[in-house]
Amino acid sequence: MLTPASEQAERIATLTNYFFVAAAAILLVVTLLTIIFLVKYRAKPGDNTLPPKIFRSRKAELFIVGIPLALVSFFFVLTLRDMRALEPGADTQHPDVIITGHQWWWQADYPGTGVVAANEIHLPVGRKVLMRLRSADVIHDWWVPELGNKMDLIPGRSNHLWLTIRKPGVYEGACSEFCGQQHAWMRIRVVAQTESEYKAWLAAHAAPAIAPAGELAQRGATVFQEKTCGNCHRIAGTEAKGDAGPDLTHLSSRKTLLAGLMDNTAPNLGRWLNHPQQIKPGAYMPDFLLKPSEREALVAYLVQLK
Ligand code: HEC
Ligand SMILES: [Cu+2]
Repeated sequence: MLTPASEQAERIATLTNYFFVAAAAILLVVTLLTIIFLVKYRAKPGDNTLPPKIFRSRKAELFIVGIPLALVSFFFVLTLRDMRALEPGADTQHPDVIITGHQWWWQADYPGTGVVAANEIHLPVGRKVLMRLRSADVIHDWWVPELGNKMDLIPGRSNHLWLTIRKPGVYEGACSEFCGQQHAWMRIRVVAQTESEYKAWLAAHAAPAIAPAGELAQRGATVFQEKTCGNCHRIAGTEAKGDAGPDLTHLSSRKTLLAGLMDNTAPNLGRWLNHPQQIKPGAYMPDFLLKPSEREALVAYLVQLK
């Protein structure tokens, strides 16, 4: 949060720094005054008179009420100013990306391009990007600390977030609203790219899945159909059109599986297909009790989906 990488996160970090400075100054003044009073007004040997009582000191009251009031007002105005700057405003008709929270993964649709991605969200740097956030089930919360504020994903309504990312890189985040058993494995990877890299990524991902090459992969495509995987998963260019699970059209281009749970490798894919409930207990994918030969064919098919 304190190493901001977007215009919005910079505002939040600056405001946080102001708060730190003010809080540190108050701590210092109070500590100093306490020490000074302790030394100056301590009981002196032989002096048994009580100190005088002072009633209604206008000066002290003004001081005690005035300074905190001034500080609170100052931060109130600054906070309102930044909240306004972060607010997308009325013009939210044309989001660059629509994020849908699912138990327990993220779907990313890029309107007008036909691109659907999951868990690894590619965004361009250097310009204002509008994100629409919604939920397919329960309340989730988007938070990538280096990129700015949190935003809830609430069933039945759309929320919006502006992002102006400063420099290319990978920014990690996580779901920040407890959403069930695998809430901890609902990580976010934002891949921020230059405009030309981003355009190239969009173009590559708008293409349908490449046809399986080789006998094993072809068998895998058949198993995929037979086992009704396509009821929940989409593979563009095939019969598979489901959206209850992540889009698999370009699965192999992702670095991780299952919203950050493990690296995207062939052995890990095999482990997941073997017993999904042992890898991510509670995840909404049933155990298909696959035969080793079926699993092998499926993995051969899936790793080709670049
Ligand atoms: C009832 C719906 C459903 C069916 C049927 C289903 N899946 Fe899934 N699948 C899911 C869900 C939901 C996830 C995401 C789990 C998570 O991350 O919490 C998933 C995740 C995956 C992933 C990891 C994707 C990623 O990007 O992390 C792969 C690969 C996968 N499924 C393959 C298959 C195959 C192969 C079949 C058929 C044998 C299949 N699925 C059948 C719902 C389903
Ligand atoms: Cu969540």
